[in-house]
Amino acid sequence: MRASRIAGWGRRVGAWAGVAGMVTLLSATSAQAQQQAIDPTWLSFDAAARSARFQLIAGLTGLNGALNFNGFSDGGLTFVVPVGWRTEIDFRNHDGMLPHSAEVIAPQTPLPIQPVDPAIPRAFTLRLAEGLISEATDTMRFTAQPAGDYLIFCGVAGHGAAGMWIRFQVSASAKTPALLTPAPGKR
Ligand SMILES: [Cu+2]
Repeated sequence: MRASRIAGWGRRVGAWAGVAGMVTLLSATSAQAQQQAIDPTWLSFDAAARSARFQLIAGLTGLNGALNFNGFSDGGLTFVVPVGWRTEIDFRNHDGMLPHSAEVIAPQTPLPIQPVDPAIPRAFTLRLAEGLISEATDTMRFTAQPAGDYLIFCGVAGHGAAGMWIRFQVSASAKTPALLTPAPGKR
């Protein structure tokens, strides 16, 4: 008698675990549909010194199999810097599994499947092709010029082409740096 009550309880626990699993699945789906929010701490700047600093975080979330920067892939985030500003991009690999790297490249179709020459001198991390391991960091320092549209692209084989890139704009009209996301439905 006692044994069967325990067995019954066990089934009930099993049913609840199943419901909990469904709830987890649903919330994961709706979280994926929501757009990643921009964290204001990612960008800082000194207008008088004309210098900008951006925290670039590889694999911040699970989006796109962690092939993302700051939770954005496929150009979903744009880092804008006024032309001529001193720019520092602090790269960190938050991905516990895969190595990643980053470089500023010219927009191109199709996207390369391995590293290419950076479009701006010194605008690339160490170990472009192999990638920096989990929690490794590197800092790129360069002057944002010439004005134009660029990509911040992961150089590890296949990553950038699979969507691990965001946009970088060196702007002749912007007065201050900014992080922008495109209007819904636009890229
Ligand atoms: Cu990568």
